[in-house]
Order: sequence, then structure tokens, then C-alpha cells
Amino acid sequence: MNKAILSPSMMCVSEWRGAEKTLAALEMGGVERLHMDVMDGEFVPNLMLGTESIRHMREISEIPLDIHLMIRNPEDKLGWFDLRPGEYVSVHVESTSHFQRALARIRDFGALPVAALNPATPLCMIEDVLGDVDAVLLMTVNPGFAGQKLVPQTLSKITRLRKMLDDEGLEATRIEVDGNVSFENAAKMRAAGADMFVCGTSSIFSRQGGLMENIRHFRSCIGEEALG
Ligand code: S6P
Ligand code: MG
Repeated sequence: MNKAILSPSMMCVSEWRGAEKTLAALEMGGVERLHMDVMDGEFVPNLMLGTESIRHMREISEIPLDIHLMIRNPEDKLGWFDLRPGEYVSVHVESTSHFQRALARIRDFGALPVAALNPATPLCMIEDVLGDVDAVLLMTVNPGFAGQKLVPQTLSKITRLRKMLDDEGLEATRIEVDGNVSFENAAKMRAAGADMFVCGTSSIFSRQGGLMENIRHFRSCIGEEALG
């Protein structure tokens, strides 16, 4: 089993209210990635984080990014983001007729391509590109908003995907889960085979505890030791 990656969703952090303080705590908590949701108001019914937000984030934090593109025809727009080697970049299979081209272009930038799927999209849609990606992002809510409830059938989808990957000898390929990854759901998702967790309002940014305490609790829920 791959070591878990925590990827806090930065759309859950107000840009105007002490974002730098939050980032310092995330760094102290040793989170491995920062999840940046990009929404175009067309592929999803919301607008969120653009090219400048991503540029600013790279300036104020050393934590590598995990960029989730919820935009139509992402292959035409990848050049806008100044992608860096080692950054995870997700594109949705539902967002383009040229999915493999989009993944290959991400690789050309030296970044790590990720195939993303909405809850209703079957796994067979990505069967032929599994060898081209470093991770598969399973949406466990419908994309567009934070604070939603888990679509329950996505849990068994994680199990089925883990088996598909392992059967192909792709044990190192990660499964990223995004949407209502609460403390309780994260434990089930980890058991099903997920190893990259988008942490939002239902876990580390919940008001149940402080940020550091929530990060520690999250790691213990998925059976990993706290780093910070
Ligand atoms: C939603 C987006 C996500 C959310 C995240 C919020 O379309 O892709 O990354 O920001 O899921 O987490 P939570 O815990 O509020 O559902
Ligand atoms: Mg996301």
C-alpha cells in the first residue's frame, strides 16, 4: 500500500482571511500537497481558482500543487498554468473528446497526469489510459462545491479501481478521493485502497478542532502516524 498523501483543498480557505497563517499550519502539519480546484462555470456550475491564484500559491508556499482542472477542453488551456515538474494535474474524462492527448500534454510539461471521473462515470471509460497516468481521481461527490454529502456507491468504486490497477501491475498508481472525505469516510476509503486524500470542510477545515489537531486526527483515522 502506498504511503498516504494529504492534499488540503485550498478553495476551502478564504483568500482574504489569514491564508498565510493557514499555510504555515499546513506546512507544520507536513501535508504533502495543496489541492487547487479550477472551475470554469461551464464544466461545473461554479467559478473557482484561476491562473493567478495558482501563481500566487506557488510564490507563498513550497508545498507542491495538486491541480484539479474542472474545465472544458483542458488540453487547449494547459499552457496557461505554467505547469511545474512533479505537480499532479487532473483532467476529467467527461470534459474533452481528446482525453489521452490532454494526459500526454501534462506529461510533456513534466507534470504528473491524473485521470478524473465524476461519480456517475464508469471505470471502463479510463481502462485504456491507466498506463498513462500517475493517479486516478475519483470524485466522491458531484464536482462544483465543497460541503456536500458522499455519493455512497463511490466507495465500492475505489475497491474495484484498486483491483483493476493491481491486476495490471500498476500498484504504484495512486487513487485520489475528492469530496466529503470526512474523518469517518477517509478510514473507509483507505481500507478500500485510496492513498491520496483531498481534505476539505468535512475534515481538516471543520470547526471540530484546530487545524494541526485535525491533521493529526486525519492521519490517525487512515492508520498513519502524525508527522507534525
Ligand atoms: C469539489 C472540489 C473539491 C472540494 C472538496 C471539499 O468540486 O473538487 O476539491 O473542494 O471536496 O471538501 P469537502 O470536505 O468540503 O467535501
Ligand atoms: Mg477537487
